[in-house]
Amino acid sequence: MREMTRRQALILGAVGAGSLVTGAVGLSQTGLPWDQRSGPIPSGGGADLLQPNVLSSSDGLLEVELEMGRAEVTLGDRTALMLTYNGTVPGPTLRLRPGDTLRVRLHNDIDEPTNLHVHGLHVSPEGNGDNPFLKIEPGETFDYEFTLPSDHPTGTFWYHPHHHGYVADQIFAGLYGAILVEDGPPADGERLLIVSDVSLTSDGNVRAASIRDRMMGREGEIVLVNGQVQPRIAATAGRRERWRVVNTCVSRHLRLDLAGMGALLLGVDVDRHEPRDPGDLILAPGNRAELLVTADAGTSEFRTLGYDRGGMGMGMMGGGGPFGNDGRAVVLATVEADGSGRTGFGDADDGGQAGAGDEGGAATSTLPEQTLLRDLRDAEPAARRTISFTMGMGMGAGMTFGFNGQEFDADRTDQDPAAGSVEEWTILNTTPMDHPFHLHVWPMQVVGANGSAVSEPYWRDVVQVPAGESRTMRIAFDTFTGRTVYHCHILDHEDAGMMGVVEASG
Ligand SMILES: [Cu+2]
Repeated sequence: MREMTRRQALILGAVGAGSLVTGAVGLSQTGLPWDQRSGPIPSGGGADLLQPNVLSSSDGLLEVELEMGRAEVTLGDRTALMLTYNGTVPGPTLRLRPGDTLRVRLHNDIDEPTNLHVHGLHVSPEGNGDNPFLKIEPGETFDYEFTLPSDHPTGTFWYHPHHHGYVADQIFAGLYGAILVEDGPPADGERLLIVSDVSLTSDGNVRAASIRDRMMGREGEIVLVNGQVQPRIAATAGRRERWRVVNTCVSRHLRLDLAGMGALLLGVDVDRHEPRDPGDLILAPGNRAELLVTADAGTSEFRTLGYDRGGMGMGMMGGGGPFGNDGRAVVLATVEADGSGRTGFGDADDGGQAGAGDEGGAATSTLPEQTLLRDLRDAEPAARRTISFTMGMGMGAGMTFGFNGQEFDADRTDQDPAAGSVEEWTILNTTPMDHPFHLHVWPMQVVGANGSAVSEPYWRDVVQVPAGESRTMRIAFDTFTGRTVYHCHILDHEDAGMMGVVEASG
């Protein structure tokens, strides 16, 4: 105990001095700039919300090239040098149907290793599939192929780099894009809102993370929607829209303030239910929400409210203040709704197709009937496992992050379910911070919280586990065999070792 106190004091001293410290959570090993000083926050919001370029499959196939490289992008009244797919932040939206094959030729033109993860897709983790162990070196090109089962859940997913040690830096710098899986063409009045955050130096580079950022999980000073600073959403009062909100932030939790927007929640991640009051809607990093929104006439702010995701339990490192997890409210966009017939979608003729009185529509037609998402509560689990988020003091002045006291080791298999079996995993968080738990490939049905059954189970691929709590999930290891990972979706924690390996075999 005395030893830990001394190490804690070392960390706090080092953070306070801003000096270089080696340890379990070291400084950037990437080619990104080392400057940790912030430049001015861009202003100049209010431009109309843009939609990323959409690339759609046809005849069961989507072939795309993703060129990763540095590019200048405009953020409000500032120019930033960010990392991009095909020159834009976010990258293009990939639109697929269940059963489709997605081929991605990935060119790595950044100066550090990378790879590609298709977050939430139920696809093979092996070979050139959704394989987090691949390493695409600078200058290399790699051909990915992902084949979706014919009963793949519909909904909103996303892609981003997943090379251990570089994930947070690369996403923070701009590498993310959406994947939509739908049975048909885009619905009228559909909007994608990709929320991200970034910090810039005075010369427009992405600000490097501090040690404190890496321990707390960095939160960018600039919050973007589709790469824009506080854009304007031009809507028609009383006209229903369908919003897909994606939280691609490295650590920031979104607590969506939907007042004045007549919002109904269709579901989070692959979960779907009858449209309902969204209540206190918190999206952890990686989560997506689909909403029906019917704005009132006038101008309203679409905000994220403050959210305290805990601290290090060490006094000055806790909660709010200058330590990154500021939990402040942020205006994401302004919604301007009028009754003049303008739709905001460039076609005034479609204004009457989804009026306020249309209670059915998109909501009921998207309720899925996938065997993958069957109720698993009746299954007899082949195994019950307990997996704990752990944070400790490292050998140097850094902290260690892991599960069950072990840091990530790509060569070690931590969980070994039999392919086709159903397992029950209880995820324990005895740390003083919230950690969102993400499992690749297989969706999780949350059936319990803090030792009690939940009244209504729900599906997630990222499950928020608040400090001091537990969540119990049922997982059907269906369809695929192979090795993949589970990890904390505060991506600074993942890069620091809060990740484990699961291999489904047999
Ligand atoms: Cu974490």
